[in-house]
Amino acid sequence: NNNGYSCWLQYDLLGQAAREAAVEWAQDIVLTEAAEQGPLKTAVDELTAGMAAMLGKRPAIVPAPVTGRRYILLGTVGGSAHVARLIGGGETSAFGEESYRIKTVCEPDREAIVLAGGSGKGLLYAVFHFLRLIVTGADLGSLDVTEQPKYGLRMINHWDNMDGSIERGYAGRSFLYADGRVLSGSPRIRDYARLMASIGINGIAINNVNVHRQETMLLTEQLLPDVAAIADAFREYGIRLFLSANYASPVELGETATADPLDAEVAAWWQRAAERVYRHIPDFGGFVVKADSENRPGPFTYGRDHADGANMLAAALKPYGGLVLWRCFVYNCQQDWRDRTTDRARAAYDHFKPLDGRFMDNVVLQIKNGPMDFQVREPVSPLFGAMERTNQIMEFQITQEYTGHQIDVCYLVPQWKQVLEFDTLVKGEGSKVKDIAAGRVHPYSHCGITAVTNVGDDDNWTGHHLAQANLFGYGRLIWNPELSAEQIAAEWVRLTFGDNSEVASAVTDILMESWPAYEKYTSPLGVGWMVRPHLHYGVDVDGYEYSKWGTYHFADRDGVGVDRTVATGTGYAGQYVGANAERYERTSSCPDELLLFFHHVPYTYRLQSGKTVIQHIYDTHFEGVEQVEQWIVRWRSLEGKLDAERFRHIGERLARQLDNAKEWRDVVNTYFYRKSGIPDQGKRVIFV
Ligand code: GCW
Repeated sequence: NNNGYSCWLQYDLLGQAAREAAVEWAQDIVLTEAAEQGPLKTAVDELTAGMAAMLGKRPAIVPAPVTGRRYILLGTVGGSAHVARLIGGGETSAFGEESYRIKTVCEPDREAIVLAGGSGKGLLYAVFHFLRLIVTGADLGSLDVTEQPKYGLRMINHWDNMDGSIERGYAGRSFLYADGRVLSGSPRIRDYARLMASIGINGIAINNVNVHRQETMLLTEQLLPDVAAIADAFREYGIRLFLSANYASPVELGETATADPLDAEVAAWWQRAAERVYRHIPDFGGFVVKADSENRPGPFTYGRDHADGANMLAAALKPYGGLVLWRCFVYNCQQDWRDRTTDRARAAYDHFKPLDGRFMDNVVLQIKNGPMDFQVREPVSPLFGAMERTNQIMEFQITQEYTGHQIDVCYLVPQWKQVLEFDTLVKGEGSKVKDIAAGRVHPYSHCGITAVTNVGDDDNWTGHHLAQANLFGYGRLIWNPELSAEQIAAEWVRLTFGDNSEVASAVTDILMESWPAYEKYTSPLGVGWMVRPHLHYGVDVDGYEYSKWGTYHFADRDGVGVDRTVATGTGYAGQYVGANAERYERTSSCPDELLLFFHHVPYTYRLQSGKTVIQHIYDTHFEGVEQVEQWIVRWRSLEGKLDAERFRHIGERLARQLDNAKEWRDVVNTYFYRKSGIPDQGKRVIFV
């Protein structure tokens, strides 16, 4: 059974009715242009293979329609006059490369479904969309879909290392590397490119942002042929390859004495490196760079700033059209917990905002969605949109580092949606993150969304089967952020589990309830952390409380939370604009879910919900566990209604999630009871 491996591309899931409907149209595929290579060829192959899997019969590819028979017409608006004619010439002029149209044309003698792409790549996206429509039972007699992606850069970041390990990976080992080698010949890489293209991904950075010695070698003549082989597989699916680069590469490789960005020899070294990379990979996307962050080298070492550092690399890539995705995850990770003035949350804004206007136009600042680090709840990074003259890309985390390690279910699309819908007010009302990332608030020349992926060599790619929903959902959401989290979940469930409505509604409900549940049984009210140090799974309330990482909750006998106000705290709230800054500044207007991120309050402080903070902590921790218990009951009722393998696998993970949730509940409740001495009004069991 390979339903785990095929993910949402299980074309054999088709029900009888959908099969009969599709058969009507799919006997002939009319193709009027040459499709010998690249995404155009892939589109033709994917459509034929998909139809063959669905219908048990390979459709014929013919150069012209057979009179009196329905057909599927496939092509690009520029390459096929037939396509342009059937979908209406005038409409095609505005077609971007990645756009497409799917339309049923029902006229006597030419009943056809037209799949029209702005290019081969657009057509490939059209094919995946069309196949999805068939599986989800759309009426093929009246299709009319026009799509264009909202974001130019729709990226994935791998944190894979060449020894085969994956930093923060929870789905096995890397399928890109093993034992110091690049697995360039592996068929899995092609299957992966296919999965990613099917959800619209167009750029993938293939190595960890922590670039160590071995991975620095990816830029050398020795390993570039292997990297190029991966780029070749990606290219067929319309995906550009990016590499994470070690800022100190020339030093690491022993070729220069310094990595000072203003040193001519250093700049020349990078120019040669760029020339080399583009010789092997003509459509290379560019570098992702983690500099001066968590002990990685960067321009600070040489007394230079981040504009100096990024621009030096950007200059090397510019002649070839390459980008520098420069990460803003720069903060002091050697903090002293005794020092109450330093606030990690402030760091990205403080470092980068003053540099606005100094970056070259092929530099894109890569900013994590929150100011800390992918917690279950954080405010939106105030740096996003704060730089008018500097390109920005948003970074999400699909891999569940702080949200359950793909042992616990945690469907993250609702979280990402909240981030994208946040109105920054940087240019007045209507300056939402989703539009900033699209370059529609400030006229960025390069922008979009990226995310750290959750895949590995596990048979089902993501460890937990249900974690596939995060990968799928990420791609769908950044193609079109107007889709709802529930729509995306329901679509994924249908594509993945078929059309049994009881299974579908159970899985969709569990997904939709999962982020709120995880938030309930872990750290409360936006304060974050309380996780086991380094591992980041499981509870340890004070694990980071006296550490150098700058991640505190400051709980004492009277209260809890971090004062980040301008009036009495670190001033972080003042990094927001206008009404947002005011809303966060005051406890009375600060949203409950972020209260402890912005304020230190007594346990008896009354939330907008009407509950006291301490009672909220108790209640949510009991509720979170109860939620998982309910899922387990519901899951058991599905026995026999889905394949045994997934039934068992998900059941087992839910049991582990319950253990984790109980541990969190009991430790957190006991901790705060001991601190506050205030009993639970519900008189439930708290271990004292
Ligand atoms: O989330 C933290 C992780 C590190 C990671 C770092 C980063 C790749 O704990 O493992 O390093 O962020 O984003 O650079």
